[in-house]
Amino acid sequence: MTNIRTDWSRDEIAALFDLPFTELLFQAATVHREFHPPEQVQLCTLLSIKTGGCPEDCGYCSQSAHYDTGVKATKLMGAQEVIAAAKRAKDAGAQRFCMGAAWRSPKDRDMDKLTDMVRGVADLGLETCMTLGMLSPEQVTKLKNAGLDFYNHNIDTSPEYYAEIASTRTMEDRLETVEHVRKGGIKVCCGGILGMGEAEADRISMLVTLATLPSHPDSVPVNLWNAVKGVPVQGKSEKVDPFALVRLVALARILMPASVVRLSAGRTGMSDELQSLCFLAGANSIFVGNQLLTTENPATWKDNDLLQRLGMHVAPAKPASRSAKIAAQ
Ligand code: SAM
Ligand code: DTB
Ligand code: SF4
Repeated sequence: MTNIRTDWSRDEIAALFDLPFTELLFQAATVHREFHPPEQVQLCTLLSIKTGGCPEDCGYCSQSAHYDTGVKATKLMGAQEVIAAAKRAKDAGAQRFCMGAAWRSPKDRDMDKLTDMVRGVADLGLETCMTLGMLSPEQVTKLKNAGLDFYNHNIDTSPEYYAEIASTRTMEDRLETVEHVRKGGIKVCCGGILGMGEAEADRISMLVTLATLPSHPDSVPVNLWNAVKGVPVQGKSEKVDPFALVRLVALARILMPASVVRLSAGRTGMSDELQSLCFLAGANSIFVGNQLLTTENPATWKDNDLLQRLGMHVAPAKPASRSAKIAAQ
């Protein structure tokens, strides 16, 4: 049985990344089936519950108020509207619902609305995830008590490259929120983005950072930068070699065997064959629906067609929460 380790060395990780492609994939696929049913993929739907106008200057993001990207700022949606969208996502086949807000951090006055959303979405029997920016330990406790399963807060890139992509927040800030989430008992969803002009060493360093946290993130989103016009990353971004993406997914799988590895943004530019290699390498979740937060995702029919042709099964739904069962009686 493969051990779950958080003591990986940078050299060990770099050596894995450099294995011959077929060997790396074999190792990753072997670890994958030890920890997960290899034919299963979890389907997540994203909803932007508060779009644009964000005070942070993340150089990749369409929602930052620092750049002219054409994204219109909106107010926080009402809880009932969000729950109705989650119901539609569930009816369309999703097992997990992720709510994202373009904030540096939530305001305390928003917390009641946010906890109503969590309760309502959990009652539908969906796994819940939120991504709202930095959280204090008190805010973590409120979300945890409402039943939030996961909190997404990405490190985005390597510690060395971070200052090149954002100046209003630091890697230390990001890691602090991740720690609050972990200590508060919410599962951590933490990953990053490829294709922002980072070097191969940065990509490896990002995985070193994730795989040597006190415990692995329960969920690791691997995003390819979804091109946005008008942001600084536009001038830095380079196409990611498809095999480098597969290697990164395989590496994430070997380093963090029990975590869900999510093939997240950037799938519109990926061929069916590339996505299947990512599944073989250990990716076991995707976002479905025609839109992510503000950028495009593959059409639903395309994803259904791909999963059907590959004979992949969707992961079982999470059992409905206790309050939903009582309501149904
Ligand atoms: N404001 C919150 C925050 O930054 O944590 C939550 C929303 S933010 C959109 C969530 C994550 O989406 C970011 O940390 C980043 O990793 C990813 N992301 C944002 N824009 C992206 C893009 N254009 N392409 C790929 N990933 C992106
Ligand atoms: C993550 O790592 N990827 C998802 C989720 N977390 C929130 C979102 C990617 C956002 C892509 C950019 C957009 O659509 O605005
Ligand atoms: Fe704001 Fe999040 Fe976008 Fe950064 S990534 S600008 S914090 S919405």
